[in-house]
Formats: sequence, C-alpha cells, structure tokens
Amino acid sequence: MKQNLSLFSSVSRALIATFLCCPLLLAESDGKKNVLIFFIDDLRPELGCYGVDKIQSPAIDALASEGVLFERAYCQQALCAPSRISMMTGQYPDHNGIDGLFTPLRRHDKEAMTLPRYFQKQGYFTASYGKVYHHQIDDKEHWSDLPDISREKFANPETLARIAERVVEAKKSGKTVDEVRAAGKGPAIEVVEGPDELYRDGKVAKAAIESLRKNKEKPFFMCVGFAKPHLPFAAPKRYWDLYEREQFMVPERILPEGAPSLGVTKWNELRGYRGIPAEGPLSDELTLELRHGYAASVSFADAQVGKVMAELDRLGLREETLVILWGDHGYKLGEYGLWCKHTNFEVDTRVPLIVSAPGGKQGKRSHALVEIVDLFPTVVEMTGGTVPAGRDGMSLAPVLEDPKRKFRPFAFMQYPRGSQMGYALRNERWRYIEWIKFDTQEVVARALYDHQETQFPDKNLAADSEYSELVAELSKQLDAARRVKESRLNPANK
Ligand SMILES: [Ca+2]
Repeated sequence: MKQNLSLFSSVSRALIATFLCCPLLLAESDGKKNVLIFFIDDLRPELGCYGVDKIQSPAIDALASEGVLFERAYCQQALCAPSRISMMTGQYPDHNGIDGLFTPLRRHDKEAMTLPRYFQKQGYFTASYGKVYHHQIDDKEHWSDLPDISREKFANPETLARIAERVVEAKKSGKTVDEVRAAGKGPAIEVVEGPDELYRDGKVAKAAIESLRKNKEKPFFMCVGFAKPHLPFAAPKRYWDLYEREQFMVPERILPEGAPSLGVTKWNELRGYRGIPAEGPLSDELTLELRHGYAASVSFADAQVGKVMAELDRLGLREETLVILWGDHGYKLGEYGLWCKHTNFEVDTRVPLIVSAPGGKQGKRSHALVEIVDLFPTVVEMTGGTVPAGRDGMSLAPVLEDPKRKFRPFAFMQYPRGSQMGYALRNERWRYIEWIKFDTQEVVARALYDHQETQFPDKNLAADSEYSELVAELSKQLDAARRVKESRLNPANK
C-alpha cells in the first residue's frame, strides 16, 4: 500500500485534489493515515506565511502553502508545560488540572487520555523527538520511541566550561538547588560556526529523519519538538547572517494605561541569563541584539522543519500523512517593556498553527477563532477515529474543508498568578480578562482591550463607563466558559 501511495504522491497535487474532494474520505479509504506534529517552542506567529516578510521561514511557509494556516489560533495557557498538556489531552488546564511548570502529567493523572496513548491503542508507532512534553518522561509508556537527545543549550566549549565551573563553585559553597540552577544559566545569545547538529534541534531533526526511514512501513504518530526559538537565542552563525541588525526595531515600551499589575510580569526568565540586567529596562542595543537572536533562532528551527519535511516527501509519505505545526504560546520581544510569555496578553496567547491534510485545502487561510485544545479531536477525526469522551476541544475538520467558515464565538485561555487565576476571552474584536481569587471567587481585577486596530492596544477600557454593558456581557460569557468540569472555581467542585 505504501509503495503504491509513494507512486501516487508523484502525481500532481491538483490531480489528487480532483480525486479526493474531501480529506476525510482519504482516511476512510486509506486505512491508517500517519500523523506528524511539529511543536515549536515560544514561536510567535510572525513568519513569512503570516505576512512578516523580514522573518525567513521558507520551510514553514512551504507547509502553509500545502495546508490551512490559522490566523487566529490561541493556546490555553502561555507556558510550555500546561500548553502542551492541554494540546495532548484536548482539555483546558482547569480540566486536566495542570497549570504550572513542575507537574508531569502522569504523576498527576495516571488515567488521562492523551494523543500518544490514543494512537498507541490504535496500533500506531508513536514517537517523541525533542521537546514535545515539557517533561520528557511524560507518557513514556505510551511512546514506542522516546530517545534521550542531548538537552545542551550551548555549543561553544568555552561557554560550557564556564557554566560548569560556576555550577561546581555554587555547589561547593553550599548554595540552594535554585541558586545552583541560576549559576548554571549561560548567556542569552550564542553565535557559533558549525553544523546544525551542534545544537539539540539539529540532533532532533536527524533522529526524526532516521525514524521516518526506519518506520515508514508502520502507521506512525510522530511528534517532533524544536526547542528554538526559546531562550537562549543560540543558533549557528549562518542563521544570524540571514539578518542585518538594522532590520530590527525597538518596540514601544509602555504598558497599556490602566493595565492591572496582575497582568504583567518582571520577565525573570530572561533576567536569569548572563548579561541581562537584574532589574530595569534593557538598552536599545541589547533589545536589538535579542530580537536579532530570536529571528535567527526562528530560521534555525524552520530549517529543521524543512529537513524533516524533505525526508517525508523523499520517502513518498506526504500523501498519507497529516502534518500539523503549532507553537506552544506567543512571546514578547520588548513590547510593553516586557519579555517572554506568562501573561494573558494577545501577544502571549496567539500562536502559529498550520494543518496540512492529504487531499485537503492548499494554501488557504482561516480567520476562525480556534483553540489548541481543538487539535486532539481534529487529529482523531482526520485519521478516521472516534474522539474519546471528555475533550474540551472541537474538531477543526469543518474549517479545514471550508476555511471561510466561523468556528468559535471566542477563544478561552487562562494564566494563574499567586492566589488568583486570570481568565481571558478573545472574540472577534475584544480581549476581556478577569483575575479571580481562588478562595473567595472574588474578581480582583479586570481588563478590556480593543484589538480592532492593533495587537498592542494602549489602554485598559474595563473601568470606562462607556463599556460597562460590554464588560457585563463578556463577564457572563467568561463565567460560563470557565465552568468546565474540574475548574477550581466551579462551585460544583467545592
Ligand atoms: Ca514554550
């Protein structure tokens, strides 16, 4: 069957589209379709295919030209672990119970249904390469292949030696675990000449390619996670050389007027790296260097996607493989004077998402509001399966068949801070956020941002009497949305 299909894949895509008007039909006639999902860490939806020409992302652009690009996809929480677990379970963080970085899924819930577990049950070869779950051991019993690929963040031997010295020194002087970890952080950027395999992502691409060759006869569910453009912005020099420093701008560094303090961070993630001041704003020079490094890291990750996709094509597997690429959350690069993620702002929660289904729509864009929890039912439905009960997401298949159609009335997301949970709703125009105390369920802060014209509105309108009716209506909708089964704020769970 696979051999026949590899011949089939050489036929022009136009012909294929004529034969197969509906992607779901292919799943039914074809038995088990493969699934390949790229997880890209901290990737903003700023790529060539998202209309940002200065970013060089030819491989992801090519994938977008072979599928449907979602302009308005939102993660469930702007943090690696909960975002990825919500994707893998198809459940909101309040439902699966994980809204922090330090809880592996299976330690929390041995019975949870996840995509790898589902596909293992369907007889698939299930494989995880690189940063897929935040905790690599998650779901280890449900992966057929889970190699331990080096997690080294730097390639320069001098940098590695200095880090090792600092760690030894910190341990000797009796520092705490956190202090030792802090001592082990290196610079925020690195430029080294050499092959991609100097870095983890290059090794991950290689492992995925070798696995495709080895396992091409089996139906596979393969997750390939690239750790760039996550900090440190470390990539081979040729990716830095794709850009001139002068191409980058220093963004407006002013918080929206009236933004609640709960809604912002001190971006300690970046501050922990060498060369970054412990407090206060970054200089223009450092801002531009980091923005350059982020772009270089995006192009580096993009090149790894390209290598895996080229192998998929070369092996003749493209026409029987559903390919998805998504980013686990957005990212601030100095906008609002802030860095990294960890908020409910638009820039932190809007993510890149591309779904390329064999026989499906090519080069289309959807403006439908969709959520990352929607991927679980989408992948199951597109491979001809039955979606297990208890998912919060909805299959995107109708949008994939008609990219012009609407989907959700709003996207829903959350972020915890101290003794509050911040819940956010994003509809066609507005972003509405409530910070609610866990114990009393009191709303302690609200924000309303108008995104009609911009991704970076400059004012919180929640207290403006002109918008009181709108705030009341959005508050009602948000309240209904957060009353999922296991919500800590759902009175039924008290
Ligand atoms: Ca991340």
